[in-house]
Amino acid sequence: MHTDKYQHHDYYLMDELLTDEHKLIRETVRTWVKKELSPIIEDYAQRAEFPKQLINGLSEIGAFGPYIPTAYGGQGLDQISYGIIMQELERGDSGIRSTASVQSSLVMFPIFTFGSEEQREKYLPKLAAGEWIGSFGLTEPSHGSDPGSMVTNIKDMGDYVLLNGAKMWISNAPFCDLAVVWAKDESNAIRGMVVERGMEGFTTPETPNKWSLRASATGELVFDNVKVPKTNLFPDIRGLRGPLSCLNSARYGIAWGAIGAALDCYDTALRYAKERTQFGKPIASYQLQQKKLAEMITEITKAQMLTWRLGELKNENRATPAQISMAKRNNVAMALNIAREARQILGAMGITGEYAIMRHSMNLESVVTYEGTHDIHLLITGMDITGISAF
Ligand code: TGC
Ligand code: FAD
Repeated sequence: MHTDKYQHHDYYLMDELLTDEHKLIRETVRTWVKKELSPIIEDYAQRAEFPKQLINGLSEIGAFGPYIPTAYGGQGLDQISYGIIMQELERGDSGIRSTASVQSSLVMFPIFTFGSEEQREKYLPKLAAGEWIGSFGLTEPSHGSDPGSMVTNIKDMGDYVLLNGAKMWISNAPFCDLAVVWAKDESNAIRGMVVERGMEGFTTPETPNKWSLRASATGELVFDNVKVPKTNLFPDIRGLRGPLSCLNSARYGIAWGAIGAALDCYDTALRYAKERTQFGKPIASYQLQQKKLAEMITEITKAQMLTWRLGELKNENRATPAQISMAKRNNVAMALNIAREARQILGAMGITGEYAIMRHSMNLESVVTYEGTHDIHLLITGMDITGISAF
């Protein structure tokens, strides 16, 4: 059983930019993480198992669909609230934040934005309540960074479409109740649809042997002549714009989430450096260790400001995909660097499960790859500033 000693860090008084509601949400999620998540997560990560008993609590703290309107079971909150929830969850574990991001941004968001009224009413309240868990199938075995080349396809059969193909590296897949899936129709247009567990020919084998995101279940979505009723297709959206719009929301949440992981590593390293004595003095008294800690809080503070501003723009519906890419790329790289430096401050203790740092570090190796790799986000910025695509 692990005790979570995390203390609040706010070097640039960023709390003054938050509303009372934002702070209350942060306190609620932080308290839940300390009480329910931190004490058990290391064991689940070691066993490579998703702690399903957390699903009810995630729903209760509003982590499923925070910005979806209350009429559909969501919380009707703003984008900064969504970010804060992702930050606090990822301070606990990136895998648990993943489950909440997928459910909110990659399943509820497309159903709310592109779904018919019947689809909204059928799925959203149950997803918000955690009664159903969703997954999002875009990546394929041969098409990751380039999803536009996907080969998963549908054929029009009258009342239904026949879905064939496979999606790979899908968070929540092994236990999902439904999946938002993107596939090409006979005219090569990308269509989105909801595929439900139990539909004949739909299987979700788990991907074993991950060293990263071990407390999150990852798997495949395999479609072998699955009959998907036409009422399950999103009626109007066509093309890559559909799935990429969902990624804008998830990438934004990850930008906040990565700050949470970085804060947790910094907090642990700072406390350890003040308590650990070598050569008769706390290691925090040595300049080399102070350099590491000072650089950590500097980078965290820069990321907090970037992300808060992005949240403001998102609230005003003015955040561009390229701005979101910049924040996702910067913040995940920042968190990975901090995790590596923090681990060194703990010496040998840093490699053990006694502290969360190594788990954060390994988790972030997935976060830097999914939702667009570090390099792809750089190319998105490059394209935005030059007007020239280098893909
Ligand atoms: P391109 O020709 O540039 O664009 C095709 C159409 O899409 C539009 N578009 C966007 N729309 C909304 N948001 C965005 N961010 C958009 N980016 C592009 C674009 O305007 C165009 O629209 P239209 O109407 O003119 O057709 O597309 P491309 O094929 O050259 O690819 C561009 C690229 C490389 C940026 C894109 O494909 C990409 O982002 N690749 C990375 C793939 C990725 O991020 N996959 C993530 C899979 S999901 C996941 O990882 C979940 S992990 C979750 C967890 O566990 O937390
Ligand atoms: P590739 O696209 O093969 O890229 C390999 C390398 O080549 C990367 O370094 C990349 O940056 C580089 N590269 C590619 N193209 C270019 C280029 N044009 N120029 C320069 N460099 C380039 N996907 C989903 O759809 N749903 C999910 O829920 C989901 N969850 C995931 C969970 C985990 C734990 C992981 C690890 C992945 C998940 N993914 C999911 C998949 C993820 O989005 C992809 O792994 C990611 O988009 C990269 O695709 P890829 O792994 O095929 O790498």
